[in-house]
Amino acid sequence: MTLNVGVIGTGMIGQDHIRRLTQVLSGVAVTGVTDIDAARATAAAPKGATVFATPAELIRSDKVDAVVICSWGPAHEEQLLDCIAAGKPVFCEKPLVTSAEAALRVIDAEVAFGRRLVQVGFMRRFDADYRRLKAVLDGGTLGAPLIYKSVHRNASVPAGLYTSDMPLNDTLVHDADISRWLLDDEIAAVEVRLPRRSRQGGELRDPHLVMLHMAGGAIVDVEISVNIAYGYDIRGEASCEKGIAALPNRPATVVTDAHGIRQAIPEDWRERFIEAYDQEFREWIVAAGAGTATGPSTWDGYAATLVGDAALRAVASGAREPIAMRDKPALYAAPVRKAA
Ligand code: NAD
Ligand code: ISE
Repeated sequence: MTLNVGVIGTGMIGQDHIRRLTQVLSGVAVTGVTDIDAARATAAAPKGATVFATPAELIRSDKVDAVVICSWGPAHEEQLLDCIAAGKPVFCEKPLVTSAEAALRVIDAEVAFGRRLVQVGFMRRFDADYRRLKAVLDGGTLGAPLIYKSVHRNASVPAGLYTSDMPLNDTLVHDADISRWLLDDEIAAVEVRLPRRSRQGGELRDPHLVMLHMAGGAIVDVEISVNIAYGYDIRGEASCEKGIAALPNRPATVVTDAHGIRQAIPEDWRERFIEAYDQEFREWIVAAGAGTATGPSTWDGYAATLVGDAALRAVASGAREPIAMRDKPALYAAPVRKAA
């Protein structure tokens, strides 16, 4: 059976996901698209897909079984709540939402619905290198993880659109989520230090050094640099009681010429995580076809949003900012129930 998908937001990642849903993956068709920029939606629409005037019309349409949200973070809450009200499985790009209050409203709606519908786009959990790293840590041969170093470097970000809060409430969410997942622990407090500003990004506050204090005592140190110029560079290394486990340098062709010997660096997230996004959607299509969601949940989106909020508070206060989570609803602990 084919899963008919509607895509909201046809910008950079919306177009990339439409490409993988139409050209790479099977069992799925893109039957609807929408964007506040109607011309962009029309240009991105695959043959035969309907261009809807609004997200609400797309979500309610009989032509759409499940929804992929690729609009800007502040638009996610309303679109997620509409999907839940319509009982449709939804893949939502990160961040889930941009405030803890909004995350709680989405949690409440999904819990009231009674079945998981939302998967959040934390694609690192689907990356083969991260999965191997987690298997080593979970295997226990290295003892308890004590320190995790997470390096998150972007070559550049869109000037004007990407503002000084975004390294912490848009980019850091990936490091927060992967740390919770790898270390199987919640984040209890956040500290932020600001090194001298990079001139690459003009007035943008960049880079950031963030410390995530895990509830069990491990510490994660995160470098967020969003104008590092040379490429998209993602690294991770766990120091454990009896050894270290690290992500490999990505295998790449080695070029030898008159300038020396070198390996190419991915330009951006599209290239570095191409297989992870494919796998993320393979698993989403199976779950959405069964009327539900697996993978990173609304709860995981909420946890990452709290970290972004606390990190922004930590910039203002200069202090270690604690994080208080509400009690975890059973919906996010129990094995996923299939739709009746
Ligand atoms: P973009 O600006 O290129 O595209 C966003 C699109 O959404 C634009 O075309 C815009 O017109 C449209 N849009 C905004 N608000 C809308 C609304 N209310 N209704 C309909 N359309 C709306 O941005 P992008 O880089 O594609 O990012 C989109 C989302 O994906 C963001 O949440 C971003 O954080 C996330 N993202 C995730 C990854 C990842 O690695 N998982 C990578 C890039 C972007
Ligand atoms: C972007 O939205 C992403 O999610 C990328 O994975 C991240 O590296 C980048 O910093 C964000 O802007």
